[in-house]
Amino acid sequence: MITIHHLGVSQSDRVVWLMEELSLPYELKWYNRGEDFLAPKEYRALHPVGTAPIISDDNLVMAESTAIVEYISQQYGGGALSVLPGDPDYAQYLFWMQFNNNLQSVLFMKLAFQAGGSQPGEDNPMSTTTQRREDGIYNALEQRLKASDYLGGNRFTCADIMSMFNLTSLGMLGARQIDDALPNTLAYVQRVTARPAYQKAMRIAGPEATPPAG
Ligand SMILES: N[C@@H](CCC(=O)N[C@@H](CS)C(=O)NCC(=O)O)C(=O)O
Repeated sequence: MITIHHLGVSQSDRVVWLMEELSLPYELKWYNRGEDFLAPKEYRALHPVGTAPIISDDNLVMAESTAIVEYISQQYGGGALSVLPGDPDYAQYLFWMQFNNNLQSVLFMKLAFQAGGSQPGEDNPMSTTTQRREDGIYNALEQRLKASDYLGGNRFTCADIMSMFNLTSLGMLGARQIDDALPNTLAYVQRVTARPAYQKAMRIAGPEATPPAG
C-alpha cells in the first residue's frame, strides 16, 4: 500500500486528493513543520531532496509531486486521470502538468529579488523578466480556461490536481489572488474545489487540517 508522507500545510495534500479521486487505499503519515516552517529532520531523512510530498510504495521512496501523481495515476489508477499519447489533448496535458513547478519557480525567484531589495524595472532585467513570466503564466491560465473547463482537456485530470494548490494555498509565496480579474480561473477554482474528493482530501490533509489523533 502507498504511504503518503504528508507535511502539514503543504502541497502533499494533492496526493491525498488523487488517492481519494481514485478511491485507492493509502496510509497517511503526518509530519509537522518546524518553527522555521521548513520540513523537520525526520522528513528530510526520507529522501535526499527532502521536500513534500514524498511517498513510499514497498521499497520505492519517491519525491516530486508531478512524478508522484503520474506514477500513481498510471501504476494504480489505470491511467483514468491521465491523458495519453494519441489523445488530442495530450500536449495540453503535458504543458499543464508543469504549471505547478513553472509558477513556483517564478514566485521563488521574485521573493529572492524582493529580499535583495529589487523591484521590477529597466535597471534590473532579471527582476523584470520574472514579473513578465509570472504575468505570462496567469495569462496562459486564463486563456486556457476560456477555451476548456479543465486544464488537461475537457474532463478532470491529474493536471487539475497538480494545479489547484497554487491557486488556493500559495499566498504565502506571493501567488496572485484568484478573483474577478481572472474570471475563467475563478470559475474553474470554484468548479474543481466543489468536487467531493477534493473536499474530503482537504478535511484530511488540507491547510486547515490537523494531524489525526494518536
Ligand atoms: N516541485 C516540488 C516542490 C516541493 C516543495 O517545495 N514542497 C514544500 C512544501 S509545499 C516543502 O517541502 N517545504 C518545506 C521545506 O522545503 O523544508 C514538488 O512538487 O514536489
